[in-house]
Amino acid sequence: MHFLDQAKIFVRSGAGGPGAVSFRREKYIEFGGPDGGDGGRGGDIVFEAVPGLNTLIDFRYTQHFRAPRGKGGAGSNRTGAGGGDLVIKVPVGTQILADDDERSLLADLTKAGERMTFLKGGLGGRGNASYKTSTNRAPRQHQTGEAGEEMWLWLRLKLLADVGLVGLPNAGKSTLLNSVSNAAAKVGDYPFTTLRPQLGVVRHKGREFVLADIPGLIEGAAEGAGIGDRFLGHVERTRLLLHLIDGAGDDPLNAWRVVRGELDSYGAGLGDKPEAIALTKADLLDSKQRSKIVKTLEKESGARVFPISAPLGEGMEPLLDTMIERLGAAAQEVAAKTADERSWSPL
Ligand SMILES: Nc1nc2c(ncn2[C@@H]2O[C@H](COP(=O)(O)OP(=O)(O)OP(=O)(O)O)[C@@H](O)[C@H]2O)c(=O)[nH]1
Ligand SMILES: [Mg+2]
Repeated sequence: MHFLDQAKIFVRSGAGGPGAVSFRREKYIEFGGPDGGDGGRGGDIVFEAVPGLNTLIDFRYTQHFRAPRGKGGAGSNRTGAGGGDLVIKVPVGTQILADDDERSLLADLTKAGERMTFLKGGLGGRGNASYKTSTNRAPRQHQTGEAGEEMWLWLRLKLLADVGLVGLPNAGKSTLLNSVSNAAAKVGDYPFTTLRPQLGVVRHKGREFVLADIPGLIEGAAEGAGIGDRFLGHVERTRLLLHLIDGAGDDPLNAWRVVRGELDSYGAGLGDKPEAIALTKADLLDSKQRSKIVKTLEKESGARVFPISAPLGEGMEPLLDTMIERLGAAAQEVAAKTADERSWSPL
């Protein structure tokens, strides 16, 4: 099982090209003088946040990124060509961390299209033409280009979603995501069907928001049980958690407690994040059972509990209404743009 939400990479900006040593030589012109041009600038390392990516998996295969060096200067005062910048495309929500003990945060790319020049390319060296003075008319000095900069760093992805789905395995999280959004998440009648976070865009009553589905949590996830809790990092930045509880499960109340416990142990404010609660698989319960479970859960959580059946589309309307309402301005009004323009993609 592999969650590639972080990756270690090496980056180096391009060195500047060397300056040239050259003298003008032409028929009928004596003592042509120095004409060695400067070297070109080395390429920068640039990070760009692009929509439509939501994994760092590519960085498992490509770990070294070197921007091209500047070209050398040449005779006839020709400056060397600059090395092109190397643009590294990362998903929106990628943080760049130093490879030190604290993993200090160097940059946080949160908007699509955001770009940052991370390492500057080296300056090109001076050619001998630039050393010419009245007393030194035939200089042989020149500079090699300035070296590029290099470092190891960590990329960490925290998906940017408005609402995060949490719950035990098999609670019906992916089923819900598929029924309300354009996602096509894998659904299965066994725990840990979902191994990687998935995003979907939900549209409801002229508004839209991004919903993130993550792997199920079990008791002890904070200590690594099941597949652990590191993917909770993906819901750290959401505004609202949607907690799903399997209505057909053995002990819905305990299910709620276990997940709450894991959210608290994880920290990072997850335990204090606003929570909406839905009781899934309500179609498998008769109305008496249903209202009993809803009542127990409401008493314990102090929140309203929405019974739903995502495959049948039952109970969805009030649940989505609440989410829109609780997201407030964060649930964007759907502008004239089409669904295709708003980029997203399942992993
Ligand atoms: N009858 C009924 N079955 C449901 C409902 N919602 C989900 N299921 C079934 O429950 C099983 C688990 O659903 P998933 O959506 O894969 O559950 P999950 O929470 O994403 O599970 P993990 O990814 O393993 O954590 C599947 O067999 C679904 O078909 C529902 O409302 N009614
Ligand atoms: Mg799932």
